[in-house]
Amino acid sequence: MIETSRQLKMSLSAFMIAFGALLTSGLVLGTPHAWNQSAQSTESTEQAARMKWFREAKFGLFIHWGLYAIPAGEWKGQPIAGIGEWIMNRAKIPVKEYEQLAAQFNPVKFNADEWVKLAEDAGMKYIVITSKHHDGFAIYQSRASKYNIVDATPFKRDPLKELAAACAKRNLRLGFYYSQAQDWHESNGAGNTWDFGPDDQKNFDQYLQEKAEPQVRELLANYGPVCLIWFDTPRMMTKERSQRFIDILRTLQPQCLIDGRLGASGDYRSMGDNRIPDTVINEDWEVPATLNRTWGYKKDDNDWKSPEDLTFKLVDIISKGGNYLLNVGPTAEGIIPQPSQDNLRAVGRWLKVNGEAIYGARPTPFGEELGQLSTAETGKDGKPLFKAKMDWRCTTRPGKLFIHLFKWPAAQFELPAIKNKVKKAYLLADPGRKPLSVNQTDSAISISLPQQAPASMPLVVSLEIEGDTVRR
Ligand code: FHN
Repeated sequence: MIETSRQLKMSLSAFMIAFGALLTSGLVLGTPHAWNQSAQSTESTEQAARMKWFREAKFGLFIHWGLYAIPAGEWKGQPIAGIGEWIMNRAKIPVKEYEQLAAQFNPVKFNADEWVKLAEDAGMKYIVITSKHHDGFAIYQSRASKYNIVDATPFKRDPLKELAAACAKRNLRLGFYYSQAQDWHESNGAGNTWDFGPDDQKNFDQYLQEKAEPQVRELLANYGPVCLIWFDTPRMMTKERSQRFIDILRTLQPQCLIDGRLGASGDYRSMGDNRIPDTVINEDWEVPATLNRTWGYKKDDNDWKSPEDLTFKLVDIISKGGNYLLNVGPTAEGIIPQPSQDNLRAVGRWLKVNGEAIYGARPTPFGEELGQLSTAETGKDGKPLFKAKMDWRCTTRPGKLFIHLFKWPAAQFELPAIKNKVKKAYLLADPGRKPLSVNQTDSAISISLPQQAPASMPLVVSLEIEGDTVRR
């Protein structure tokens, strides 16, 4: 991938604008490993091997599931504002009351194979599920804490075991979200100030050593190959504390990736929730995102993103070099809400036809189609606003360019010039791969398209070019 210094400046400035707020709020995004050509030489072969599947997979399913699915956004008859899995914190529910939910947790409709099949139908290649969220409840059998689904609920089954088996059967990778710092159930965990007082007066290392570290060891020892551990909200996570987790991972499963929210260097950068950067970022990164507004199930949240919006976001992210980790929040019975299923399957149908332009694809060599910094308008921080364009996006593979058209250009599409000769162009949706007529000059590439917009968008034009790398 060739990047001009102007593009690089745009990328950097847009990145700083988009993520400055998160950085100042203390959210550690991890130190990423760059995979672009200039940085490839500095990447160890060990790191490249570890990252290989992640760079290929591109699209994953996030699952937030725990006791919070029972109140589903309502406590004692009152709706509680905010994301569903934060209800214990938002309503300041005492541990003694909240933990009684465990006796009611009996998700008899949970079917691991159906969940994994949904991910497969959606075209997703990996699954990341909350093994323990901030409420401290483990949805797997843990010897380190009795506050877990097998020991504390009538359900008694271990969903992670069942998911690991279903993933192995369907050839998807499985990773675990683990809230390493916040644990509102524990007197020494971070976050529960309503029961246990201020965090700075807690014996945080005792909590880490007695619960979080042993539980991460269990996750790595008992469920087969774990593709990644997704740490989150690294409050009080010093370098030394983070290093203890890195050592556990590198000892027990050296191939397992560490996300960007541990508190020290991870294997890739985690962007803010639902935050898609404005421009290309030449590193490994991932955007965790919601299908509605919440992560954990909330019965009143029906603000579903449309399949068209989700497809645009998927393409947008891949064209900027990232991975998309898209969340579902199953109910307390173990059902993934129907609109989530429908919308994900719609994306999957598009991917069945156009997957070649997504899996393992590299970012755009252009950049001008993404938008530009405004010369007139500034954001709240006083910095220039990024004005996004949404007509088309580009992804690449060696010897190929894929143009994703979100706005039908009617008859003719103009692509900025490249030096490589275009050998052939066709629509990925055309099984016959009938060649489209192309006129390539020094200043542009013009591709002839049907007058009529197709019924389903985006349509992807595949261009076969001479040479593996796009030269501009
Ligand atoms: O506090 C969590 C939140 O509940 C959710 O798990 C998200 C997912 O990225 N992470 C934290 C907020 O960024």
